[in-house]
Amino acid sequence: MNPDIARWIDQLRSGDARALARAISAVENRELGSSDLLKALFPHSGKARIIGLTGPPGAGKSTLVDHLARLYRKENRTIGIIAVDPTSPYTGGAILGDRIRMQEHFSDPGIYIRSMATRGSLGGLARTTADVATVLDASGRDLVMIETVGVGQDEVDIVRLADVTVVILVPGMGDDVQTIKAGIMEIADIFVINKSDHDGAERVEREIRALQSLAVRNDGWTPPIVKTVASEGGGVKELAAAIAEYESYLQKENLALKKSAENWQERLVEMLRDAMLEKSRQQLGDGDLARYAAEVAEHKRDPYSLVEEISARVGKN
Ligand SMILES: Nc1nc2c(ncn2[C@@H]2O[C@H](COP(=O)(O)OP(=O)(O)O)[C@@H](O)[C@H]2O)c(=O)[nH]1
Ligand SMILES: [Mg+2]
Repeated sequence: MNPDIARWIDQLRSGDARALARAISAVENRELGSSDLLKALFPHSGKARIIGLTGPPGAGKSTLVDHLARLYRKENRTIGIIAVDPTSPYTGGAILGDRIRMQEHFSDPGIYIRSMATRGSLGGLARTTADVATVLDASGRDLVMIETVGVGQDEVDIVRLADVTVVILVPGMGDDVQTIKAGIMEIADIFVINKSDHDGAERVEREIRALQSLAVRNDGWTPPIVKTVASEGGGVKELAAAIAEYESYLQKENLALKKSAENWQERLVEMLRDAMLEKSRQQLGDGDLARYAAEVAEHKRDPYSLVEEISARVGKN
């Protein structure tokens, strides 16, 4: 292994926050050498528990993560937090709020918080988030919490890497539960109804139960519904207990490895797709794609043979 990388890894594994930050940036920006870094880090990963938390903007995700982090710190567990929020770029909005709210943790080296840029992220967002989680995991953090906004395909892809996925809903979402049901029924291991101090928590609960009765999970787990008032820390202990219970269920049923293998199957396909696409791009010179596109548009060439030709050339290298 490259001695620089070996030293770098020693530093970040010994708890050096700057070495960790530098590694995360390198991975996030796909800097030269970052794939060597990831290769060397991977054997150290796989020990952290990865918890994904997703839900609509303003649902109280950051507040919950904050409380969970505090609770886990009391148990002396070290934590990495990744906040993925496409609605708030680095400079504004919720992320800045998150940073201020979570400021108190910054003096605690047991918590490392990273907000991720999402727009213009090189490679897929899910891929980058997964790689950043691997870095945190390999650095020796016991727990990695990933906060993502919304419940769309991006979130489904992101939470795929989590061992435990918590979907956070709030009262007064009206038909939204219906709208996002396809996504959430598939990914939620635990439901949280936050802002249970507001009217309508029971209604959301009934809606979730109704949807649950329609969907059968193949692992036999029935996702519990935990009511919280995150702003006051209410229900946080119960949420932590639900997370622990799901973890032991996975262990007991020997499902952890199976779940992980399923996730890796998806991720490998994605990584292969990226790699193949990158190779195809290298085959094409600057401007070639635009020229080909024009030719296809003018019906001078057919796109089927064109793609076959290009991919055949990729195979030869
Ligand atoms: N009334 C009430 N407000 C809450 C609760 N949880 C969070 N909030 C507030 O909701 C706002 C959004 O919370 P935040 O954690 O930033 O939501 P996020 O966008 O999902 O991360 C903040 O002003 C919180 O103080 C709750 O349980 N009840
Ligand atoms: Mg937030």
